[in-house]
Amino acid sequence: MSEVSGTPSQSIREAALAIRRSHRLVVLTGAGISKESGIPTFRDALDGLWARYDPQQLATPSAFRRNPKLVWDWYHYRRGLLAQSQPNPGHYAIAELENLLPQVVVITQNIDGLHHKAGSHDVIPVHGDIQLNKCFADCQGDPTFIDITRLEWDPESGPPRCPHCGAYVRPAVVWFEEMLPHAALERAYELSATADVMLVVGTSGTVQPVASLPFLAYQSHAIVIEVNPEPTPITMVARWSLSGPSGVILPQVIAAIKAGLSDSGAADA
Ligand code: BV8
Repeated sequence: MSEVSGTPSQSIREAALAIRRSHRLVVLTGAGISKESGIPTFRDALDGLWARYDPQQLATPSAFRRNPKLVWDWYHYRRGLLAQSQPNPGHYAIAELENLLPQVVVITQNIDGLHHKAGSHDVIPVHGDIQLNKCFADCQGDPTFIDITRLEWDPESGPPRCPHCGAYVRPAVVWFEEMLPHAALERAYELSATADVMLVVGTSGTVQPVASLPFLAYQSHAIVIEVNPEPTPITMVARWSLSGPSGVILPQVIAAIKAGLSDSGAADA
């Protein structure tokens, strides 16, 4: 049943109670949480110029080697979209959880930085940050970040060159067929294995190794709660699958947590 009726449903109230009682909450997010900020998800057909490309064919080192300008221009287009985007109520609801619970960590697959912008403090961007760039050769060590605002180049020619070694500069994101940053992934595994509640928001659960984290949490006896308009492979391990847009559902969860807190406060009084 869709939860967008406006009043928190029974499942939202039950899920909110489980979250309110958590001591180690992990929130795992995907592209769906940024959709209501105007950023298309990977599942969405890309629009206009990019409609004929499959993101999974563009977000790879081989695509960049084959056509650095095409891939660089795609990220330039996405950076432009992001420049017009703001966090939505879903991002702010997750940031609000930090004021209500003892421990909240956000593991995000998104590279848009919107969790930070919304006020979340402990965010693990396991697939990197679209606003950062690095040397394709990581010539000064992994990663060799490059500040492109200090470089001069002809954008029509594609990406700038690394000032140290002359290799192409690329977005500092994790492409398909690339390993995730070791420290970030290790911490994500550790948090998923020790969480008592995992809130999974806006992910199709198709990209590894992050897609395995809800199952790791479930096998470690965490309560898994999913927020997504559609069912996903994660639905089968979710105690509650709250169907609807996260920008509508998550504020209802926060309201139910706060109502519960004031009730229990009254009870304690
Ligand atoms: C790795 C950064 C080891 C870049 C991303 C064969 C060869 C090589 C590799 C593989 C292979 N087979 C499998 C693999 C592994 C591969 C993989 O998983 N492939 C899949 C596609 C089969 N993974 C990797 O390559 C990873 N590295 O495994 O290293 C290795 C090394 C060498 C060789 C083999 C293995 C690296 C993966 C990271 C790729 N980088 N992003 C960029 O963004 O440009 S992934 C990118 O796509 C996103 O970060 C995200 O992770 C993923 C998209 O997933 P979602 O976030 O879930 O978004 P999606 O669009 O799918 O779904 C949106 C959801 O939101 C939907 O469910 C929808 O219903 C919901 N929704 C919609 N509206 C709303 C909503 N929800 C809430 N509210 C709404 N309003």
